[in-house]
Amino acid sequence: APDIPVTAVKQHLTDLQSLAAANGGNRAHGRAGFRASIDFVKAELDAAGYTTTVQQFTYSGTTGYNLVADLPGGDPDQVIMVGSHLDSVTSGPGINDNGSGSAAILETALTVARTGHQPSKHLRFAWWGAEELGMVGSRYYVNNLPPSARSKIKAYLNFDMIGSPNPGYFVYDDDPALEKVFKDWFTGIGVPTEIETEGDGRSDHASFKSAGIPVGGLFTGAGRTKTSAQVQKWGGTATAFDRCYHSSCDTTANISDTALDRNSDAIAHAVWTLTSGTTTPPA
Ligand code: DTR
Ligand code: CA
Ligand code: ZN
Ligand code: ZN
Ligand code: ZN
Repeated sequence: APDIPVTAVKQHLTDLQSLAAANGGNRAHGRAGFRASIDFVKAELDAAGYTTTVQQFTYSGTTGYNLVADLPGGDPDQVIMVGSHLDSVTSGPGINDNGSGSAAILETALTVARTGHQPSKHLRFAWWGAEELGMVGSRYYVNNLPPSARSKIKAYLNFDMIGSPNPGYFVYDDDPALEKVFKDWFTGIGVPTEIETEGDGRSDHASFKSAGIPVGGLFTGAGRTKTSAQVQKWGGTATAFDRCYHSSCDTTANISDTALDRNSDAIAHAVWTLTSGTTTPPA
């Protein structure tokens, strides 16, 4: 897989922060900043040749949106999905939570198109609405998938908080094969990982998992404190992985470039690996 330049990912974070600043200071469900974020990501993907769909839903009396982007081509009976929630909490711009995941998968999608990569499986990306209210957008998407379409999704990869300023390197432990794709990549760059246990049921992979779809993903930590053993392993400080979790200080300054870069490259590796060949994951 090509290297994802962290500078390109950070540019998307700057753009998202500008959108929040221009729309009341956040990108929350039902607010102008969220709709502006959807429009921004959609425009980039349309320009890159993706087939985009904005799926509308209502929650607590306000309209929400999911953005789904399909790369034309690939085996329609074998869909690999990659997703991140694009909404923030109301307290701030939500740059690590979850601009980081949204920007990383956006740059991965743009890199696929830019390099003319033609994966053998069908590749679909999604930016979810209303995750902060309880994974509302992703649940709406899964619940409205016809069963025939649901069985074609061979894997769903979730990226929610992958640039925490005091990062840990956590790999979802839900599907062993998908977990191995990520663990092997991190081993290859000499970075130890731990299994992600904090988040079962706490992000957008939950609905896919409950529908029987294999899920995987990466996480760099939220409000919990990094232990001294983890400091030994990863560096940083024995404080919160993200001290600005759900706070107004979750800005572009609240990002570890190293973590964002490593995770962006891990995402690209997983996308290239899982969409190649004829079986998932490749035998
Ligand atoms: N609920 C997510 C943050 C979160 C907390 N634990 C995990 C584990 C895996 C992914 C995400 C999370 C949010 O605030 O968006
Ligand atoms: Ca990189
Ligand atoms: Zn959150
Ligand atoms: Zn999140
Ligand atoms: Zn898990």
